[in-house]
Amino acid sequence: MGSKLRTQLIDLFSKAGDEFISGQKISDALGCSRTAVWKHIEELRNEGYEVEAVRRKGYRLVKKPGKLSESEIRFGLKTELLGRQLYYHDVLPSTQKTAHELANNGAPEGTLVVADKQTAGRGRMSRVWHSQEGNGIWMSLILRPDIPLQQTPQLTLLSAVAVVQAIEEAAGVQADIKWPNDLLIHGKKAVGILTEMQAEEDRVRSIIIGIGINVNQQSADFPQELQQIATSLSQEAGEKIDRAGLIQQILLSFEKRYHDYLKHGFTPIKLLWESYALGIGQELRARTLKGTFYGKSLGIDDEGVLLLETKEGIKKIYSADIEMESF
Ligand code: BT5
Repeated sequence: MGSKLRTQLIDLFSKAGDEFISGQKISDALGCSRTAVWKHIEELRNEGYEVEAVRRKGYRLVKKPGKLSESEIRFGLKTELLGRQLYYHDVLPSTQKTAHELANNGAPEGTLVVADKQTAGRGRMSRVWHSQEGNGIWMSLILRPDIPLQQTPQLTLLSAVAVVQAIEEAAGVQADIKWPNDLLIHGKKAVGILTEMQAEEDRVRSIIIGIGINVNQQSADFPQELQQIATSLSQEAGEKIDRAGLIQQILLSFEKRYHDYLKHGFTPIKLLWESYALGIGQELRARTLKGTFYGKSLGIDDEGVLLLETKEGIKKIYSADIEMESF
């Protein structure tokens, strides 16, 4: 089925809720024959949707599939911009890489790339991001804000806030933010965020935000070296979490925060970020490419840069791995 027709069909079912929609109404809305409608519905059924068909009443969606799929993510998505252009793949080397290519080819703001499995998922500085199939959310979002380069760290912090809020809403779990890009639950990493950009002179052309979330993994699903440091939302919530529902919630919460940001600037985001952040006012160690610095965290400045009060004075930390006694 053409992806436009599929999207329209899912939107129709989504709006109808529990109500039946007649075959005639669907064929009018989609501009195709009744036979074609029946064929499209068969395709949705093959994807795991349960569609009830009753003579003279029409069709009704009874159940969405549990598997992650493009339709599953689209069904009931409430955003206006984010995720409206959606690329779903069962397997990709890295959603980040695909999103860069799409951005280079002019993909619009809000374009989202999602994969069920990544074979070359990556973290910062070419580290490996473990991205097994069937139980995580691995996705990259393309934004095109009109901001100067030095403000891009703000979007990493915005992403962290949006994801914390969505996780709380969709899974009932409270995560903490560890500057700049980790979300921890009870001290273990459940989410990693990677912000990369494409720039032209001193302006941003696009920002690609990669979000990796451990959703339904059990401890044994992680490789040995991660078992002590990683966790998943379901381990913390004690139940399985619906991945498509969580993606939708993240996009919605992200869209709200992004809208606030474009309208009111970084201050509202900064306040939220500080309320979820770990370690402000505490001693920490920041490992950067230029060396390791010790000091007290004074929180972030108006550009989203970490301020460390060291013996030599206040040091601005742009990029680092942070270690703290209390983690
Ligand atoms: C990050 O890097 O935390 C950013 C991770 C971003 C992943 C997303 S998934 C979608 C998109 N596509 C990609 O290819 N990437 C993005 P960093 O702060 O450098 O942390 C990396 C470190 O986290 C690794 O060296 C491991 O120690 C640990 N790690 C790897 N996989 C993990 C996992 N699944 N859960 C928890 N920790 C993990």
